[in-house]
Amino acid sequence: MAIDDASRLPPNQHWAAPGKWPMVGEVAPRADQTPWKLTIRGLVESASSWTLEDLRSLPQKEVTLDLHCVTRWSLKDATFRGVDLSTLLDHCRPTAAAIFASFVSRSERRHSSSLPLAEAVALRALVALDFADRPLTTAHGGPLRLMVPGKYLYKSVKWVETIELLAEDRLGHWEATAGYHNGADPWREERYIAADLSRFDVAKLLSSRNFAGLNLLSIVAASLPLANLNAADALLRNADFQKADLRGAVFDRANLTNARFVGANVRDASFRDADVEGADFCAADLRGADFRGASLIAATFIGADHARAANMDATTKFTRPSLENLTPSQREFVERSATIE
Ligand SMILES: Nc1nc2c(c(=O)[nH]1)N[C@H]1C(S)=C(S)[C@@H](COP(=O)(O)O)O[C@H]1N2
Ligand SMILES: [Mo]
Repeated sequence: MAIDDASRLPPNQHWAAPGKWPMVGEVAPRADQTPWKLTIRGLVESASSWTLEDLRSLPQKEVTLDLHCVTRWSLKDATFRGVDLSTLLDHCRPTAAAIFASFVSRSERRHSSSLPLAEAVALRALVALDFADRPLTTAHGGPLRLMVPGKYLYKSVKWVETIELLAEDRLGHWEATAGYHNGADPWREERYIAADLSRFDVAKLLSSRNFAGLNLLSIVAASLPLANLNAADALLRNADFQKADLRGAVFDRANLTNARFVGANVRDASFRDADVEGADFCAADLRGADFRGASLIAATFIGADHARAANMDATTKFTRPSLENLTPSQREFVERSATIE
């Protein structure tokens, strides 16, 4: 069967030299003399641990895949052997509340990454012991690393020692601090949370919490810790702020058309004279938020059937003329809950 190499290469990647596997990130695990052990805990019926020998005595699965690093190199036909994550999960029996998995590394900074549990299973994530018929080298994550097909390689945590099952996502190291996209799909180029910026620019943005005046169209800041963010006059159309911590953030005069704030903590944030047309605030905490002068055409504060209502009270402020552009049910909810000046 002829394999068309070009069609195997996701957009804007190139093949690394054959046999050359570059190294990215941490190069060694934490100095720790205790024997290696993998633990699955959190929302499971039975938390379990495996030594390396335990893992080698379980059914071994061999997977050949292409690796895709977010820094644009790809490696063809890498062959790993190890234990299917789903085999280990079957043993622990995740509870119905377990929606996310956080993979934590035995490294100095307790490096981590996370995935929706169902996605990790559907992608057939592997707890890998061997690469190319040899034990994984330490630099590449030996004796034990996660290998997640179909994602940029930063989802494949080296020296994995704990897998914690969670109800809410816990962003990984690069996702929370360096602007790596939490989706990590190489075919959709989900590299960085702001597609037009380098990882260094995004990391700087996140640590400064200063978006003022910037054009960050479609930024993906879901779940990020952004309390007291300054986003005055920023262009944030289509931004994803779902579940983000935005307490005290300033969005005055910002363009937030179609932005999503679902489930976000927006307490005491300021949206004065902002454009929030089509923005979604369902299930957000809006106590103390200030929407005076904002443009609210088609904004949503409560879902159909009155589910997922935003939390607003007399400390949430609106001005009368903005309300005229809400749908009748949205308007009725806002008038009933908030202070209208
Ligand atoms: N513990 C740990 N795992 C990690 C990293 C890291 O810094 N620490 N870097 C990630 C990133 S960004 C990439 S691209 C791959 C690189 O794996 P490699 O060094 O084996 O090529 O590991 C991922 N897993
Ligand atoms: Mo990476």
